[in-house]
Amino acid sequence: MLALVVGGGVGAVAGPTPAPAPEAPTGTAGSAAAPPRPEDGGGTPGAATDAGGLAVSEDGYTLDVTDTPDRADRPGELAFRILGPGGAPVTAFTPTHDKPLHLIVVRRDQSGFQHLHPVMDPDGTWRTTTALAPGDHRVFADFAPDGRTEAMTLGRDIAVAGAYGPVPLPPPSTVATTPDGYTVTLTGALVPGTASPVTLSVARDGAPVTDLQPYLAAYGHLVALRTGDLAYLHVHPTGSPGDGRTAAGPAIEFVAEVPSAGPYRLYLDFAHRGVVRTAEFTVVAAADPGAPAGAPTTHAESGAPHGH
Ligand SMILES: [Cu+2]
Repeated sequence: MLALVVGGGVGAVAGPTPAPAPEAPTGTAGSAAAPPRPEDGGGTPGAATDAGGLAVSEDGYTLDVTDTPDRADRPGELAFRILGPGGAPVTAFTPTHDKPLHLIVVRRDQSGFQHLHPVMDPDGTWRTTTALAPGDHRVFADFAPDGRTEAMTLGRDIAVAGAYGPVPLPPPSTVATTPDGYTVTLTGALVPGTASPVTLSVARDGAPVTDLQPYLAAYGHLVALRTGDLAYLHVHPTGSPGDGRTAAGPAIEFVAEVPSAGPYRLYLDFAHRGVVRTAEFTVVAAADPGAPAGAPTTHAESGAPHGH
């Protein structure tokens, strides 16, 4: 009896046949291929390959923050370096999504998302100006050092002094609005370990937007951060501007692969009429999208203690 209970729980993970290699998204070099990585510990084929940003140092590369804004809510300099194997700053990068390096900053409560493109000094110091609310912020550097074909994401925390009132994670929603009249609707479900199509449709004042502007070699750029540890997921657009088959809206299509069930915060950057805007969603990934996402996992009711 007991074995059946345990087996039933595991079956959901062991069930899928090995996933075929995801089709390479068009238009961008680098981060798409997702070769096997030794740290993938999960048993789900294809899962977790894209979770990044959880370490300040990986594969010999280290994110070294050298300056942060010293007053909350005031523009200040954020400066950092990528130290390479051997400790010297990296100065050569292979562009991904049109930029040599992408910097994401978000407070640990997942509020205050910023997507920045710092400028590098010749010595390898990257600088940008930003204003940060009080609290602990996660800084993600998403880049491909020269010589590596695959992008990597390093992350670290920085602290900004001041009274910090954490913002609760907004409830799950399939509709997001921007302050200036855009509504973005999300369709699709995030299934852990599965390449999950996600479509985001943009409307302005109720009318579908069909003249989105290219931004970072796509019509939208989507970042997903796992609630709880801010694991950073690359999400790939399924088409690119000018490929002859990708429309400039209203729908922007992505394929997301999240490593585990539970809530994520999704941040869509899109450009229209010369301005980049961000629409945010809370999405709960579930193995069975029809099931209540918050259902607790059944623990085997064994009386056998595992610890002391
Ligand atoms: Cu970027």
